[in-house]
Amino acid sequence: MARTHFRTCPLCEAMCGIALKCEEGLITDIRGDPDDPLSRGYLCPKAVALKDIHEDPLRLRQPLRRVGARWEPVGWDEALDEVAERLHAVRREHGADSVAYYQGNPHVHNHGALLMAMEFTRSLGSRSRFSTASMDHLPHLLTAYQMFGHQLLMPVPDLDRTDLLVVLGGNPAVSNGSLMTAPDMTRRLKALRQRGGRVVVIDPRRTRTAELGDTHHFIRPGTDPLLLLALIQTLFHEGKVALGRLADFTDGVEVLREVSASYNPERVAAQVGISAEDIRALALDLAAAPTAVVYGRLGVCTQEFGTLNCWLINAINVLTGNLDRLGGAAFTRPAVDTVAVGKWMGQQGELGGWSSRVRGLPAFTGELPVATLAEELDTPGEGRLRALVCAAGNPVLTAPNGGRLARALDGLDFMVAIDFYVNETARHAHFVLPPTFALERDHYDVAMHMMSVRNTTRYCPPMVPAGPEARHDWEIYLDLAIRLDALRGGPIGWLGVLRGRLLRWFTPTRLIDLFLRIGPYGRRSPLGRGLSLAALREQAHAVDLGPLEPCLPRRLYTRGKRLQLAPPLLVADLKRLSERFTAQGATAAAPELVLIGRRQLRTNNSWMHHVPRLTKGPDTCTLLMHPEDARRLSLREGQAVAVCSRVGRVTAPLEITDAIMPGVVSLPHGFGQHAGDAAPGMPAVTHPGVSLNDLTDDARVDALSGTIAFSGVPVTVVAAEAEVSATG
Ligand SMILES: Nc1nc2c(c(=O)[nH]1)N[C@H]1C(S)=C(S)[C@@H](COP(=O)(O)OP(=O)(O)OC[C@H]3O[C@@H](n4cnc5c(=O)[nH]c(N)nc54)[C@H](O)[C@@H]3O)O[C@H]1N2
Ligand SMILES: Nc1nc2c(c(=O)[nH]1)N[C@H]1C(S)=C(S)[C@@H](COP(=O)(O)OP(=O)(O)OC[C@H]3O[C@@H](n4cnc5c(=O)[nH]c(N)nc54)[C@H](O)[C@@H]3O)O[C@H]1N2
Ligand code: SF4
Ligand SMILES: [Mo]
Repeated sequence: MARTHFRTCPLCEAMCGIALKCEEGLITDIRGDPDDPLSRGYLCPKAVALKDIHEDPLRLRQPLRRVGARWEPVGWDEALDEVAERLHAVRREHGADSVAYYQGNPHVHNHGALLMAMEFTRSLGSRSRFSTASMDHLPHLLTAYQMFGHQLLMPVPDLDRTDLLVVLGGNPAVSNGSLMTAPDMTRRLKALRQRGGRVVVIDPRRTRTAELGDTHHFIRPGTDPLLLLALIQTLFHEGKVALGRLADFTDGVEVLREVSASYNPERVAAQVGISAEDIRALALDLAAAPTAVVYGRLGVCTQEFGTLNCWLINAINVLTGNLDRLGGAAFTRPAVDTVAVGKWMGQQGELGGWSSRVRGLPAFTGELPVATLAEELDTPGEGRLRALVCAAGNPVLTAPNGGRLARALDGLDFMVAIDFYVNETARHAHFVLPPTFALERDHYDVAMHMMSVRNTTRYCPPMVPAGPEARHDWEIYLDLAIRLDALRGGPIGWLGVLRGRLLRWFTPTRLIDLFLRIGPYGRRSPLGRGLSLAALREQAHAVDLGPLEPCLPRRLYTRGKRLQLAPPLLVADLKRLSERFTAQGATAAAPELVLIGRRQLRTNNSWMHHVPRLTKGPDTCTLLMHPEDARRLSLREGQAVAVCSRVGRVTAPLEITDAIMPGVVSLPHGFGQHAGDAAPGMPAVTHPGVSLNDLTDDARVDALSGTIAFSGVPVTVVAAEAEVSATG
């Protein structure tokens, strides 16, 4: 019998509502849910691939153990026992910090994993924790903590009501938006313009978002802080600073005036690559627009001055009175108030406390930067990492200097991957523990509701029951935690066992119920009663909780509820900026070509590349280059070129286009799969491409936060020996 299940697509931040039709255990249709208050029927091509992964016979359902080059299936209890024993043995011999934990991106859409990974890391007792945050949004977290007192209190563009959207380092038309949950970006951007608004995009590449917008400016990679300071200088110089109601609770305006004073547009124009008139005009437009918002995403975070960028972007929104305002940069009021829950669980947004062994990069919220992972694995000496638990991630393809990381993994005493595919990282593991896939578990988006352009809430029960032999990520975490605590023994160990058992009985789903009940709609909601899991279970579709509303200063977590416009930690980092960009220094030393990444509509980081409907058609893993550079280097369209950086070399077909800035080249992120491997749980990939992260350099970081500087890697490009055939 056919039945339609309404769910949230768990694949990216857009949280589209989807309708899945099931017949006799098979998905026969996937479409957008027209009754979803956020996505209103939209979905992207990736949603249909949910079927391919859900039904993929190669997706692992049983743990695997590697014996030499051979993989053998093993039972859950045996696997969990052995994994816990081997992790425990390493920590006994080399200390708890010698066991590293890496948490990949898909956990952000998996409430059970997110919540119970904390219990697992507690029982592991290691400070050597890593996640994708330090390759992604860490600068936004650090900035939010510094300015608003809580790292999760990040403002979101009020996209559907703004008059001017300025996008730096994001391509939401393709990525479907990040830290800005707003499905169907194309329609939303068109609607913005139809109601008389404008979209300005500042990006070294003329992206799809730029094409949909009104104005696009190329920018030299990594020079965004200069542009932002010049915008601020102009606002002050032209007397256009107007904080409005924010003035009552904002500190640091005069500091910002002082530190930006020397960055007039003329001074930075040549380095940034945008004319002084254009910079000045943009500042004046921001000041004049009835409402405006500057939005900065991945491209401005993963730079040498990523934290400065995030700070200065927030600062412009404050100086123009657009923070916490309808049509500006506003804050959500989610049903599970992750900000309050995080605070309640003792999460801190402090930088430092301890730092990495080899390079001394600071920990943030209890995590070390991923840029240090390879060196912590392969640098000999006291304190070297000896074991790794890699969950829902693929750092060999997604972390900087992936080649070095891959080599380092082979030197480990023990490694376990928690993944249902033996990806390029998991193939180095001794065990692979496969969790259920998204449709076999329930779903509540604890993270994305917090970053949405409109408040909504929804709970999805599992679409199909997980088999009796299947385990969810959260169960794997607790099963390991309980075992590790038992092996530790003593009162602390046994208390841990008890805690783990209690949580396993309680379940993450009941935690969500609890969070809903104590949340801002626990007593009253648009449903006419307080929110709880039972109330949400009755709703087939997401529940609309209304638009973003002003909430400052009440919501601030700073002392005295003051908004900190010029936090000393960030102001101090301006010295590093001025040293880096001395008047002539930058141009004199500028490399001829620098590399940036890009995302494509049919990719999702490094996984799903084996799904034919996403990868059919020509090879898209090409190196983009401007015609002027191609002419100068005597390179031709389609020719195989070798791209070399300090750390590696890859070969890719050349694609010549004026959509990229002269002096900049681009390779897509997430490629470089092992093609046609015989290992189980390793589907073949038609267009494996090459890994961008074989070129990115783990030595290049935002020294303040430790975030990797993916953007602007100096490279050389030469003709490779062989021509790429037409079939690629
Ligand atoms: N050069 C460059 N590098 C980048 C980026 C870039 O723009 N440029 N982007 C960075 C960013 S923003 C990110 S977020 C990272 C992503 O980096 P990672 O998180 O390391 O990589 P993913 O490709 O997302 O890996 C996902 C893995 O999780 C598995 N998986 C999927 N769902 C589940 C699940 O429910 N449970 C478990 N246990 N496993 C699951 C998949 O099978 C896959 O193997 O890459 C970063 N790396
Ligand atoms: N289709 C698809 N969607 C995805 C993903 C995916 O892999 N594929 N990944 C998801 C994940 S994990 C994330 S975090 C989000 C990221 O979502 P976005 O932040 O939208 O990420 P990107 O598309 O990588 O856009 C980054 C932009 O920054 C530009 N850029 C690079 N260097 C600079 C610079 O120095 N200055 C400026 N101003 N711009 C620069 C790049 O050209 C690029 O257009 O996307 C998510 N959505
Ligand atoms: S944009 Fe695509 S992948 Fe993202 S949630 Fe929507 S349907 Fe899923
Ligand atoms: Mo990401």
